[in-house]
Amino acid sequence: MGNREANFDGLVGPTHNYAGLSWGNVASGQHARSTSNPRQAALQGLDKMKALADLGLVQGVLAPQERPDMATLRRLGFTGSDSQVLDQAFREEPLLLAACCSASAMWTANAATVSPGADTQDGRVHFTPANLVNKFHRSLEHEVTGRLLRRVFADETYFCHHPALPAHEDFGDEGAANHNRLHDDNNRGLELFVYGRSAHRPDVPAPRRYPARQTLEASRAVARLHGLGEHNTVFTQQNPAVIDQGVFHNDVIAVGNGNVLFYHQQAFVDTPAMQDEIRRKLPDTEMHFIEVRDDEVPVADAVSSYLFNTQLVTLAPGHMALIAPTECAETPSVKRYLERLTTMHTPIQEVRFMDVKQSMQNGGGPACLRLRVAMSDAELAAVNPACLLDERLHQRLTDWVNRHYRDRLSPDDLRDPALLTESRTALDELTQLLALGSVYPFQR
Ligand code: SUG
Repeated sequence: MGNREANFDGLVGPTHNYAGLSWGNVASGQHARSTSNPRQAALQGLDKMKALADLGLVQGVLAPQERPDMATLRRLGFTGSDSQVLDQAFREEPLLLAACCSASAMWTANAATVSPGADTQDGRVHFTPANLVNKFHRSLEHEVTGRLLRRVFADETYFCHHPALPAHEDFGDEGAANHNRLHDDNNRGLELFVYGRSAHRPDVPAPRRYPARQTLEASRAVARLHGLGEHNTVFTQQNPAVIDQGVFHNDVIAVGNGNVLFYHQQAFVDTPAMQDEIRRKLPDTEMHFIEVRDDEVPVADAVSSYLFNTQLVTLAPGHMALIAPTECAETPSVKRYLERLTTMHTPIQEVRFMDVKQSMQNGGGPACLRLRVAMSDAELAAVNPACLLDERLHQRLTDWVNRHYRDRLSPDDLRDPALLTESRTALDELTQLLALGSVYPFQR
């Protein structure tokens, strides 16, 4: 049974903007209220998808969400016609308007946690959309995310969908951004859950400045839902000191693939214990733990360059490539490190740089933009084929973006009722391109 990892990237939505909504995410704070370019953002994302497809990898597309989220604005008490709702929200609560306009669903590493059929008790691929409760604008995503995932992975013979965890801080769940899957050559897998704090265990240290978004209790609940067991899971804590330096998700400080875990020296609370447990639970492979030391790349450089928010992809047996943002080539310590990395006799043998600056300025690198779904050939054959990227779909989506997206958007533009109409028109057409049916509230 073949096994292939597909990357499902979030298509950047027409309202991509910089609102500074994510406390603890340094880039989001730094670019708050600057003018964005939604068209360029979407095209950069599409070009990354195309580059990965051209490498022979399976590349999928996940549609953006309906924004502005008019239903939520109305739930919050804004009334009248759509234009009146937008106008009142803009005048009285501009941050709420911005939250309801965020295109943040583009970062599909936070869409869900996915466990491949090879790991789960019933042999199906399991999906749990992340509740993202730590940030209001992101907590609005999970319902439509779940609906979209069901349209892409519809066949219940192969795919099992759970609702998001209860919407409470005790179960703060950020999806695949705090989850990694390692495996041996026979695709025996191990799922590594990385939490930032515990709701119930007072002995677990928490960060002081910035929030830890993922809880141990959430990670454990997802593992239970997915039918994973003690033998194929490891739960480890992210170092609270790096969360306080802007590492708001584990995927800002570590990335794993196959038998490789690439991470910063300061990433975890207890690295040796984690390594032992991984080796013990994956006995039939030689694990490569590639640890980047502080004196090679300080945490601040890792955060600003997104060295670890890279995609580690397998191009051939024993041959992996690191897909890195161009910021890595522009950061001297990281550039030096990456030049050395490919000579270190590990499976990482090449580095490719991608320009995703529009997303980076909101704290989303190449790895944030994709949800990994490892599948057997039969499972892959059951995926909605209209959502798999080939040359033709790339061309059609590029054309769609060029026709519908603006090339500048300032926070003040979010009140513009024309933006709502443009977004709905664009999304309506997109649901046909991706054969999704009616998924958005405005279509129902
Ligand atoms: O949740 N930024 C996102 C970035 C998510 C990155 N994802 C991963 N690391 N997997 C977040 O903080 C900023 C939106 C704004 O400020 O306008 C934002 O939501």
